[in-house]
Amino acid sequence: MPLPPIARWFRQRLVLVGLGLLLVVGVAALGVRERPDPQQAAGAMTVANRTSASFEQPAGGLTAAEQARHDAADLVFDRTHVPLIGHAGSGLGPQFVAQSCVACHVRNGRGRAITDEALVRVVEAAGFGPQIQDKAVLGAEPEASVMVQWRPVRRGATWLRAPDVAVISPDGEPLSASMSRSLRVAPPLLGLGLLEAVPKSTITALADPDDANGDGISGRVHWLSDADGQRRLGRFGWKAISASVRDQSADAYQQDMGLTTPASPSNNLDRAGQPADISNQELDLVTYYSQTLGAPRTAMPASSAVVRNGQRLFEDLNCAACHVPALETGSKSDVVVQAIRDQTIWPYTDLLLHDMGSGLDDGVAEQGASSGEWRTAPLWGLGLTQKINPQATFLHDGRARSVEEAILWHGGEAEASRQAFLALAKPQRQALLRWLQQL
Ligand code: HEC
Ligand code: HEC
Ligand SMILES: [Ca+2]
Ligand SMILES: [Ca+2]
Ligand SMILES: [Ca+2]
Repeated sequence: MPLPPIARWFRQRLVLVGLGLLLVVGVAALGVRERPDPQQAAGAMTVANRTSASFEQPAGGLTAAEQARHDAADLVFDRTHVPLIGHAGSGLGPQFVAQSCVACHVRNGRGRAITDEALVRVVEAAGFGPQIQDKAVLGAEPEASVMVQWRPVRRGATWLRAPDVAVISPDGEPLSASMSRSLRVAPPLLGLGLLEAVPKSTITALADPDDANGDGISGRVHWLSDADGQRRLGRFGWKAISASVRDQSADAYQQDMGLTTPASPSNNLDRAGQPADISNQELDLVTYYSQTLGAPRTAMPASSAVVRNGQRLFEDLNCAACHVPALETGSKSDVVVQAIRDQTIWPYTDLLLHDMGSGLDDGVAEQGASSGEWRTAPLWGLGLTQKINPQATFLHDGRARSVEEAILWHGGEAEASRQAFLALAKPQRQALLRWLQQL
């Protein structure tokens, strides 16, 4: 029996409506896959907690067993080291800067710009090695004492400040004024396992050492050369001088606490040929701890006006050319936890070195990085900085008392971005800062 015309009309429309619905659902599904949520800053490893304890939470996405190992590793990170009876220099020291990892990485956030939570790198010619150990165990002498004072610096209409670091040897001799020194605050420990898992090819593809695209920005990879002559990509530290979290941790034991590890079996502080202070097991564990820290979820959803305005300004000012918003981790299976694999993360860094101009050039070159070059600082968790440590400040030496001051110190390759920031009307400047504060 033929359908009445009205029913036929409906049936035809239904087919069209059905097809239309399918199309909408299909596009939405594709859209979801193509546009991961910036609020989930660390992908599966995102931490929902945004209190003053945020950075101390284990990453999201860990299995119960992984979480248990993380908790065990936490104790190693918090461990206060002491001198041991054995050979001279056994255990802590004889010279050191601090007694535990957490003493500088306060609540896993950054340290203050004071000698107990920061350290001083110097040029090799100064005779202190790469770094000054300003404390010593009983019966030994520190390399030197260090004092930080702040000098006002005028930049346009604003007064900023820069550190003057006095270094005085035990016999009272000040380090020659012509010898450069670089104050370094401890950076926050966020998403390090994820940053370690970003494929080398992603990072090399972001580099533009000769500024081929003519935008004034010429980030370059910090290639490190290993003892075995192998070339490794530097990722960690303010100048990307470490290729891995493990290398960075071994250096911290050696240079910051005077503790030898199998990866750094001797130094100018300890007697060589003695058993290492820190076992491979403990070094692995402390490394695991940093690798299994996530990054906080941003305060506001991607759909909010604050986020949409802020992101647009961040792009317009070309901040995103260095602070690359999103990166993808690789799919290699040899990672410490599976949650690290195949994630879209929002660290706002390219992990490359950039010439930041004379204002931030403190005269201390390190390995292949010149004194004016710095690794693009990741910005995830930025808005929680002073919630974690109320006296924490910004940039490698903590000279910037606010996020705005940090932007005003940008120069060199970032000079155009700074100018563009200054040219913004006040409400727009506030809009950008409001967005940065919710990261
Ligand atoms: C004396 C203070 C101090 C102590 C103690 C210390 N650190 Fe650090 N840490 C720093 C500073 C400063 C940096 C940046 C160094 C640089 O720029 O080269 C840093 C960098 C790091 C980084 C790289 C972070 C990044 O985002 O690139 C890791 C990981 C790290 N430390 C782990 C540790 C571990 C693990 C310990 C204990 C074994 C430790 N630190 C002890 C001050 C300290
Ligand atoms: C040429 C690359 C480049 C551009 C462009 C750039 N930055 Fe940066 N940014 C860096 C580097 C490198 C650092 C670390 C400098 C240091 O510590 O001395 C940094 C540090 C920061 C910090 C401090 C982070 C911290 O952990 O202390 C903030 C905030 C920041 N940038 C925001 C911005 C904003 C906003 C813009 C755009 C107006 C911008 N940056 C443009 C490279 C860049
Ligand atoms: Ca030294
Ligand atoms: Ca370029
Ligand atoms: Ca020792």
